[in-house]
Amino acid sequence: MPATKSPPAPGRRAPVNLEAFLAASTTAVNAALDRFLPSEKTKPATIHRAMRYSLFAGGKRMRPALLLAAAEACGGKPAEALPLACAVECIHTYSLIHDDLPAMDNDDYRRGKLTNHKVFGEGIAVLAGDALLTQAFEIAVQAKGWPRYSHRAIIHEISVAAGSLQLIAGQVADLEGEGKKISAAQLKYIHERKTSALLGCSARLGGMSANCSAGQLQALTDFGYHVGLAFQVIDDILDVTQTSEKLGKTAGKDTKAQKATYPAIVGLEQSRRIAAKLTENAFAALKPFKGRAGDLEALAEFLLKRDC
Ligand code: GRG
Repeated sequence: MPATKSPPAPGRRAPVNLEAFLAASTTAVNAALDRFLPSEKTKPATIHRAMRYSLFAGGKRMRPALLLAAAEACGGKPAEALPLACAVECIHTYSLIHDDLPAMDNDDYRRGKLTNHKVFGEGIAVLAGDALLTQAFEIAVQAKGWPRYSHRAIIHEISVAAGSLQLIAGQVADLEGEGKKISAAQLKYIHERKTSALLGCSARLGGMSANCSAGQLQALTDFGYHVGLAFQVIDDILDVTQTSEKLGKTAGKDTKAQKATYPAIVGLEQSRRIAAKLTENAFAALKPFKGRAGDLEALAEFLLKRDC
């Protein structure tokens, strides 16, 4: 006879099956993105093919997963969070298409495939990025809106994270820092904006889609901030420790472009310690959920241990 499972003690997290959670969230997000986006045949077909090419190139869908896990932690319904999960993935994909352009990082591979401009040309790649950014807002307004979080609040949240004070500020500082000696504080400034802003926004939007309390939103803000910073430290580590095949993008680019990274400034071992500490801070931020944020916690651990 199998032993009867007793419920987890208060404050302890219930066992989670993160693999199943990620598989389900990726399937749901991919199906919803397919519904939200114009078909490949919709005129002008080139732009819709280009948008779909990068969107369905096999990204890890970590921002949607964070958003859906945050919604779940706040007792929300996945179907209500789904448009926002698709919106953040559109913004993320736009940022990757533009980041890969010759005028930016000039990369040939992304998500294991040729980059957008390599397939469609630079002009269409710029437009595919623009169109995905715009598409994100069209999708977000299809969310239902919640008593504490109106469409206005949702659109404000997304536009601030994607705007010139956050995502774009990070990219500007990153571009301007190339080849220069920059401090750890400046590097943190870049990471907060380039990476943590959209990951943090994803966690917050998940809570908002569950009409979360102010306390829950604050906890998700702290959690997303630390997970976002850890994500970029790990990304920098992987850039120097993994192969291009494993990463699906050109490895070693940061060193070649003389970019400031944590491994370059503090070394690999210290970078690993920093990523682990940031992840611990993310776990601590989840305390108010009293064990009901199991998938979020498991996700943070998964992101720390990822190898691609
Ligand atoms: C607006 C021109 C313009 C650029 C946008 C920040 C940014 C600015 C582009 C950056 C691309 C980049 C390297 C961002 C840092 C975040 C990061 C590590 C992205 C990769 O995210 P993953 O690993 O990618 O989740 P997949 O492909 O799995 O979705």
